[in-house]
Amino acid sequence: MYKLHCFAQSGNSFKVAFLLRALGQAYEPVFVDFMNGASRDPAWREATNEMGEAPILEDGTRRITQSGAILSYLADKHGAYGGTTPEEKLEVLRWILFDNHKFTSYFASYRFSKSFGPVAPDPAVMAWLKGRLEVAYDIVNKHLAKTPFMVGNAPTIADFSLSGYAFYPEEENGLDLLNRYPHVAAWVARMQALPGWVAPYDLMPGDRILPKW
Ligand SMILES: N[C@@H](CCC(=O)N[C@@H](CS)C(=O)NCC(=O)O)C(=O)O
Repeated sequence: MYKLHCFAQSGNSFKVAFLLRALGQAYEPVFVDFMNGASRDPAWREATNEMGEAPILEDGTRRITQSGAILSYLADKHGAYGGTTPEEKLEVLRWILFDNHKFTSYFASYRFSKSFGPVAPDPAVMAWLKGRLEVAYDIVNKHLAKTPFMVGNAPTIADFSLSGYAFYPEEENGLDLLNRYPHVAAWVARMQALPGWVAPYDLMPGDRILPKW
């Protein structure tokens, strides 16, 4: 059985947990005590992930990190959600790279600083992150005005990647994004209707933390 190292607040882990469920694949969650510094421990990095990040997927003796690589591995292995033609597969890769660099990255940094950071967020940093994430949301919103899913007419791992953080409570970011980006909101609802979807805080281990700042 797969093992997924993850924690409740981790949208990057949710991308993989949701895909495993959509594929009907059982897995054992392994709690990463991220909020108490587990992934900064040199011993954890040595044994689990030199990059110091969740998620990590274990498939027997194989260990894979980076949600995009894990999604791609699972789509190939189970023959689903990977795109159906070489052109689609390339588009899937293109959007996963955009997600990792911009869409998830700026949003996750903003949300973490606003809700879970150890110190009050710096307003100048938050304003910069907000500007960057809004540009990324605008790009995805425009794209989704033309297509029901990111690549073609059916969900792919690009959708699992980009939507990973969209199912967390709005109060954790306070940006009212789903009202401001209606095509993103409609797509999030389509993803939520897929088999296996469960809210992140009901799916992954670790206590829920109310927004701090
Ligand atoms: N690109 C990576 C990002 C993973 C990532 O940033 N994970 C967070 C938790 S959601 C983390 O472990 N961050 C640790 C850090 O940035 O130091 C992926 O998609 O797996």
